Amino acid sequence: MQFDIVTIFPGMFASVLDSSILKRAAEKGKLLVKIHNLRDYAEGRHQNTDDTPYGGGAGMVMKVEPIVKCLKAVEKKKKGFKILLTPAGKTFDQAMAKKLAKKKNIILVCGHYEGFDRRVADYVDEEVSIGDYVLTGGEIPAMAIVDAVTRLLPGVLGNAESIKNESFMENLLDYPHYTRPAVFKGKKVPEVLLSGNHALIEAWRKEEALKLTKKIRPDLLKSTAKKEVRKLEGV
Ligand code: 9D3
Repeated sequence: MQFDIVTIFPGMFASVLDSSILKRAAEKGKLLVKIHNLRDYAEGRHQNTDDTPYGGGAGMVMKVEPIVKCLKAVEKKKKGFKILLTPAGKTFDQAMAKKLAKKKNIILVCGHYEGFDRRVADYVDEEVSIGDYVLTGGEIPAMAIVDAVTRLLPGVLGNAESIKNESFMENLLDYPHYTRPAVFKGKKVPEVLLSGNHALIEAWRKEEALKLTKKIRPDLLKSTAKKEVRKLEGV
């Protein structure tokens, strides 16, 4: 899979791409990330990529021409599914990660300031946010998407990492995990995990996952229920 990333901060990506699983994915030839400096496509003495907003108000707006020029140059080499990172986009989730993992080429456009000139939207396939909080730009969201999608590519995770969740766990929080020591400052590992009874352990994990989900993320239970209804109704 190839990602092309358009950004005014090309230096932000190196350490993330040079670490652990992403680095290994690149070494195995499963991942190629190309960083494009948007400033290289901007005109004028200062090569500005932003300008003041029509209609007034605070903050700056990302200009349309440099982005369109850069996308044209990138797609001259390789066409891709173009994603604009913006707080006003559709929320990225695991379902979207799975869809994106089926694509061969993805182009991520990162913004800054108060947002993009609205006309940029006409040159991309999707507008995506990573959640309802305000960041300073689209670079960290772009890295989150590269990370979440890359680990789904066949052959990227090793056996130890890719242990498949049981189907019942798909839309639940993870069950609680323990490792040595069996007692830490008086806190014991649940007896059942030391029992060697795998059916009992599985039942316990399922129950604990449900309890945790109900307590911390009841919204997940609701969406799982909705999914079940959709399945029953065949839509
Ligand atoms: C009050 C208007 N602000 C929107 C909430 C303007 C604004 C703030 C911060 C516009 C852009 C940004 C920078 N953020 C992103 O570019 C961004 C982002 C985010 O802030 N949160 C979650 N996902 C994303 S994707 C890109």
